[in-house]
Amino acid sequence: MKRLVFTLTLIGLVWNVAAVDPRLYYLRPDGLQPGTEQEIYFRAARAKDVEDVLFYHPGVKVVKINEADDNGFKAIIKAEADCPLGEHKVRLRTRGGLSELRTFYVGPFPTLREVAPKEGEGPQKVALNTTISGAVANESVDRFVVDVKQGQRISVEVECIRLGRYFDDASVAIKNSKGFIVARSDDTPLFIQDCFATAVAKEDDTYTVELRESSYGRLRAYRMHIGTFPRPTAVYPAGGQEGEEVDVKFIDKAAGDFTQKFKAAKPVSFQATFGQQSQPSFRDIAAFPQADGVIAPSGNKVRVSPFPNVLEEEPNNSVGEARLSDTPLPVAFNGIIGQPGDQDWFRFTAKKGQRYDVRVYARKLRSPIDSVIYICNKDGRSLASNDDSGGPDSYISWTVPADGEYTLRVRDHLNNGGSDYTYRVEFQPREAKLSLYVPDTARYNTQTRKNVVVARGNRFPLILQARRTSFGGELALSPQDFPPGITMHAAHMASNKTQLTAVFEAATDAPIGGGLGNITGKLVGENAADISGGIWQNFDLVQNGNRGVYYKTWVDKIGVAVVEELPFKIRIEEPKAP
Ligand SMILES: [Ca+2]
Ligand SMILES: [Ca+2]
Ligand SMILES: [Ca+2]
Ligand SMILES: [Ca+2]
Repeated sequence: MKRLVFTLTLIGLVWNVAAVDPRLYYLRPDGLQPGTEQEIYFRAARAKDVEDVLFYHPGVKVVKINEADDNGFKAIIKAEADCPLGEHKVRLRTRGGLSELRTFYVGPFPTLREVAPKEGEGPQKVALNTTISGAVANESVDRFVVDVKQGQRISVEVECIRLGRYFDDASVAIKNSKGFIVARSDDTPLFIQDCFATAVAKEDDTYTVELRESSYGRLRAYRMHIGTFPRPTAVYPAGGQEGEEVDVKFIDKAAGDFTQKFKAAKPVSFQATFGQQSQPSFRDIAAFPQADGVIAPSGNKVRVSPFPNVLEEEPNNSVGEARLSDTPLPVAFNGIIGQPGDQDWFRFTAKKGQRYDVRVYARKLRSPIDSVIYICNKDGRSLASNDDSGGPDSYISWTVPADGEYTLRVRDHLNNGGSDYTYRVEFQPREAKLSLYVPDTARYNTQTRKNVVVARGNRFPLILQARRTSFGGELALSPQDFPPGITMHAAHMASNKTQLTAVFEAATDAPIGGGLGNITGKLVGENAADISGGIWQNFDLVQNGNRGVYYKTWVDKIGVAVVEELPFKIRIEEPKAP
């Protein structure tokens, strides 16, 4: 195999390569509404020569970049009317490089800046269905008042840790005019450290929403939605088959369950969706609940897969009560551990030698259940069981021992249960999967050197790592949607290797430019199966040292840019074989 060695030839001063990339600290406001244009301030450094704002998802675009100074710039950003709600990702491109990735939200309501009340003034009054963008000072509480009619819904939802910037822990309460707490929450299975509170108003009243840090510290940035939107804690079934329209039931403890249609569109990055607990089970797929024409700011996460749904039929609390599914494997079994002590049994047939990844999607979808599953013979004797191999979610790699009937048993680890303890167990045929990523260059640093940034007439090396599942063999890597003037040099990744360094070269006359591209890997060799995959990159946005990653996001593209000439050159040497 060809081995490449890189040499850095410095001309003149020692130059810090990273120094030319711009920095992006935050967006203010850090969200906008579909069908609107908004002036957004990008707090940034080394971005005076900003040329482009790169969005990872469709539906958002730059209309105009206004004048920049040393601290950042303003730009008019437009979200199309059909722009997906939820988290979006962004980077800056300057003539010198690419910034880190930051996130912002597209939400259903107009955004209002928090106004601190003056001495002697009451709290800021807001209209229902408003998003407030603000921050809470140390030992302080942010208060807002809102008029609500009897029988009307009042819901509050907070994006704080989900803004992907700080390890800040929000806590929220709704009080009536007599000071009684109507609803409150701190952490929720649905939103991790973020919270929501929701109730149906018992009387016409002016309600106060109080937001603070959980232990009276500060919240450095938040988005808080106050409105009449529904806030179910779960959706059932929590997924559907690609392309199908599914009738789903939202489990809404405050105002009663309701059903809605959910169209299970095929995920764009499908092969990455099998993931581990730490990965999302889909790419931004959620069913957004809606009531009386008002949509909730956050969806309930769902899983879209190639398998048909099988729904539990209670009573199914023992092997004898397990009903035989007439849908052959592979399927997705769906149920709810409806009350403490509930367990659910499913019966199915399988063929000798079939190999399945039996994977639970529950906590991954923000269900409170801590699943335990058992694959049993037709009489209920356990053949395999698992509690936590996929995080709190269970996972079993199972090879069917003989043709015949089998049963699946699902329960909660502590025998807890409730109306929103939804789960989904997929029998996924074992198949080859491939994705690529750029490994972290340092501990607790998820952003540095994750892009391809090549100076004109120069070269840029980047380490690429492959995740292979259930196959071996040599991989050929190739660039996709790269800007003109960049060439990629990479040997094949040998079957016994998971990493290689690719070198990117920009022509001396390559236009300064860039965007979001991809790098794909493909299995090569005689009679090679058709296995390929592209970039699937995590960004660990909120981490707390060695205590772990609290909020991360994933993208399926890589930033690529041709930048201005550098005062040094990277030379590639091919060592002669001894
Ligand atoms: Ca909290
Ligand atoms: Ca059940
Ligand atoms: Ca049951
Ligand atoms: Ca478990």
